Order: sequence, then structure tokens, then C-alpha cells
Amino acid sequence: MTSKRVAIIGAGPSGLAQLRAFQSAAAKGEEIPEIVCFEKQDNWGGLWNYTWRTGLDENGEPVHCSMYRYLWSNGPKEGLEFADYSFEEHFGKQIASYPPRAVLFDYIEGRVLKANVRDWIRFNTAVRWIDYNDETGQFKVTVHDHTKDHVYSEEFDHVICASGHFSTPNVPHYEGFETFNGRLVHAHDFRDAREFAGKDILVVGSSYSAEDIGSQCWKYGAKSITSCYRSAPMGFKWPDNWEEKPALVKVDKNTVFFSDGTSREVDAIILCTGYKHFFNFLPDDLRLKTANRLATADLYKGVAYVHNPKMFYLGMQDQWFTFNMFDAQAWWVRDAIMGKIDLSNVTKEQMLADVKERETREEADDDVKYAIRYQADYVKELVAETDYPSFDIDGACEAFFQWKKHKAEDIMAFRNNSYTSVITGTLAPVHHTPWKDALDDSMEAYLRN
Ligand code: FAD
Ligand code: NA7
Repeated sequence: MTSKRVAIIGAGPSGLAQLRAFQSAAAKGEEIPEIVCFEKQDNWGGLWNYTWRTGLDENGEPVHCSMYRYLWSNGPKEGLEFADYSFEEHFGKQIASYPPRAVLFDYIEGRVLKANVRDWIRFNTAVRWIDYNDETGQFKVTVHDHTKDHVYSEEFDHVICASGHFSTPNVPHYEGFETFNGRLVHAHDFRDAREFAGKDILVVGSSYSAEDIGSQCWKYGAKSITSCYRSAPMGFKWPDNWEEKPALVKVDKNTVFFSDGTSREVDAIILCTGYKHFFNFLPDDLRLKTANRLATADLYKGVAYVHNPKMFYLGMQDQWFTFNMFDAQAWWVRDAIMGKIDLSNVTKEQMLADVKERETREEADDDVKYAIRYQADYVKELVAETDYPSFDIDGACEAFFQWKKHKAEDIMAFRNNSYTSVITGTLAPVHHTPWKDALDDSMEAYLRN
């Protein structure tokens, strides 16, 4: 082990990718730094670690989980498969393409159990504050160990922030919300669609959460779904009891009013209005401030913080690619920390120019396929600079293109399709039950193929 110390914040898919990246170098006989991963929850998996809790957790920390019961992957697993740990290796067989949350949690966990890195994580430990000392060139990380109810600080040479950005809800206010006589909740606190069976619901927003939470409520028996958009409709061919409306204007008791002059009576309002990048443990000089987009602000190569490149961020982009992109980032960050990638001769101007180039290229076209290819190119770029196993990233794009097409054909049936793994080349089986009829989302039920 070298004398360097590295702090990782969060043991979700990004933080775990970082642990696996360092462990894989150690397994090849390389000297790695001392790694300490701080995780505020009592288990790993990040958002995939489901809890029924909302609001504050058992320690008084904000609940991290934004996932809900019956959540199935919203994109094909063939787009996110680890290049060094296939679904077939984990499950001993090929499985269907849109696994429920518990199945993906099991898969994420399988790789890190195999890598034997659990001891690197301090669970139940929330990062409270981080300072950088210009004189020593070190970070002081202050944490609260809830198991021992003890607050302490340690020094590190590098900090890797992998705390996610889909946990602090963006909650708008609309006129009359305070008069609403029903359940008014943000997607972050949504847990169980059965609560809305028989109800007329309004979903605010037109992105993934709006689509999926509306679909869940439809599947589990909501009487009607109304969704409304600020910029553009989702535009799918919705079932008969789902209507898409333009922007919400105001609410008066149970009546909701839209910008086209129409109104509806609803029992519940679910705000699917997105999330904020929120880091309450970081001072101004270390804190990333960015919109949810593919080219994040201020991150050289999408990971190194330009204002202090000893600090890295993982997974801060809006995401088409997820687990394999976090891997590509983690391998790259590992190599930057271990000196295999030399950042010492990259100036701040060059870093800012890199960010600018990424932004300009992202903004050049608003076509969805362009965006998917754009992020694929980013993954390719990082993979090419490390020893992360190269894989058919264009093939993963094809899976995404097929997925888009299948959604356009039938939004309530796209999960009945299957795709070919770009890691093993095997075609996934078609799931035994159409998604709309598969009410049991347990791992046992899913794997019964
Ligand atoms: P997270 O999973 O958010 O993990 C961050 C970790 O950091 C957590 O464990 C948290 O407890 C910890 N942490 C945070 N703050 C602190 C602190 N101060 N101190 C210590 N620890 C801290 N992706 C897909 O590929 N497929 C999907 O189907 C999919 N569905 C999604 C559905 C929902 C509702 C949401 C919100 C996201 C979904 N995603 C999906 C995207 C998701 O962002 C990624 O899959 C993945 O979870 C991101 O991993 P991460 O490690 O970057 O962040
Ligand atoms: P997104 O993808 O960030 O989308 C947020 C949505 O909320 C988007 O449609 C926004 O509309 C809308 N929004 C934001 N603010 C408002 C206000 N004030 N009023 C109305 N509508 C608003 O978040 P999601 O939760 O859908 O997805 C996040 C992740 O969860 C994603 O990676 C999935 O995998 C699961 P806009 O288009 O900006 O006008």
C-alpha cells in the first residue's frame, strides 16, 4: 500500500465501482492507496437499497432512497451490464431484460462480494464536512459514526464524491397547494402505488419519474392518471384512462387547473419534478454546482473537479449509461490518483476548455439518439484510457435505440422485450409474464424463467 489515503463518499453503484477499480489493481499486484469509504446507510447499493422510510431515517439523516416498491429497471439491463461481471456470471444463466430493483441490487452486490471490499466501508457513517488545507495539501473529512454516536475527523490526499444526485427533491410550489385536500407528495417520497388504487391522480413532470410512477399507479389500479408538462409532453400512446395536459397553473382544493384553460378533480398530486445536486457537507470551493445534464459543469473528463483536481466526482451526469459509465469513471479516477494518468501537467485553462468543449458538443443537437451516442462516446473515451475491459459500447447503444422504439410502440409493454448482451453475446429470454400482469416483483418470481 502507498502512503496516500483516499476517501470515497457513498457506497452506491458509483462508490462501489471505485472500490472494485482499486481492488482490481491490487489483485494485479499494484500498490494501491489506503481506501476509506463512508456510507451513511447501514448497507450498500445506494438508491437500490430500498427502504420503506421517508423523511428522516433512523439516525435523523435525510432518507437517501428515492426508489419504490415494484420498480423495474426503466432501461434494458444490456445497457448497464458490468464489463467485468456479466449477468450470466452472477445468476448462472441469462435473465430477462428489465429486472426489478431487488434483482439489480443482488447483481450489484454480487460483484463487490466477489471483490471482498466490504471491509473498506464504514457504514452508518455520514460525512458532515470537508475542508481542504492549502498548506498541507490535504482534505480534512469530518464524519458522524451513528453506531458509536461519535463525530471525528481524518486527513486524506484525495476525496471522491459518489453521493448521488437523485435524492434531494426539487419541489416547486404552485398556487393553492396549501388548500389541496389529498395526498401531495414528491417522487422521492413515493413508495407504493397500491396507495393510489381507485384514485384519480395528477402527475407533474414529463420525464422518467412521471412516466414510471404514473405507469406503476396505472398498473396497480389507479382510476385515472393525468400528467402535465412544463416544456414538452412525453407523447406516448397512453391507455384510455391516462390523459396528458400542458402546464399546471394552480390548485383549488381538489381541482387542478391547466394552462389550456381546462381543469380536473384529483385525489392525489405526485410531483415528479426532478432532483437537485445537493452536497451539504462541502464548502463553496469544493462544491459542484451543475444542472442535471450530460456535460456537467466544472468536471474535467466528467470527473476531476477543475477548481481542485485532487477532488473527484462520480456519476454526476444525467444518465443514459449508468453502471458501466460509473465503472469507466472509477477506473479513470483510480489511474489519475495512482499517477498512471498524469493530471499534474494539465492546466486549469485546459480543464475548463475540456468542459466547454463537452458542453458545446452536447448542445449541438437535441436528438435523443445523438444524446445516447454522445454519452457512449464519453464512456468509450474513458475506457480507452484505462484497463477497464473494453466492450461493445455501440452494441449497448443499439439496445437503447431498440428500447426507445419499443417504448414508442407500446409504453405499457416495452418491458416485455429482450435484447442481446454486449458482454456475453447471449440473447435474453422473454420474461414469463407481461409486465402489466406481473404484480409480484420479487427476485424469486422474476428468475422463474
Ligand atoms: P446513489 O445510488 O444515489 O448512491 C449514493 C450513496 O451515497 C448512497 O448510498 C448514500 O447513502 C450515500 N451518501 C449520500 N450522502 C452521504 C453522506 N453525506 N455521507 C455518507 N454517505 C452518503 N439507473 C439505471 O441504470 N436503471 C434504472 O432503472 C434506474 N432507475 C432509477 C429510478 C429512480 C427512482 C432513481 C432516482 C434513479 C434510477 N436510476 C436508474 C439511476 C441511478 O442514479 C443509478 O442507477 C445509481 O443508483 C447511481 O449510483 P450512485 O452511486 O451515483 O448514487
Ligand atoms: P428529471 O429527468 O430531471 O426530470 C424532471 C422533470 O420535472 C422534467 O420533466 C421537468 O420539466 C420537470 N420539472 C422540473 N421543475 C418543474 C416545475 N417547477 N414545474 C413543472 N415541472 C417541472 O427527473 P426524474 O425524477 O424524472 O428522473 C430522475 C432519475 O430518476 C432518472 O435518471 C431516472 O432513471 C429515474 P422540464 O422538461 O425541465 O420542463
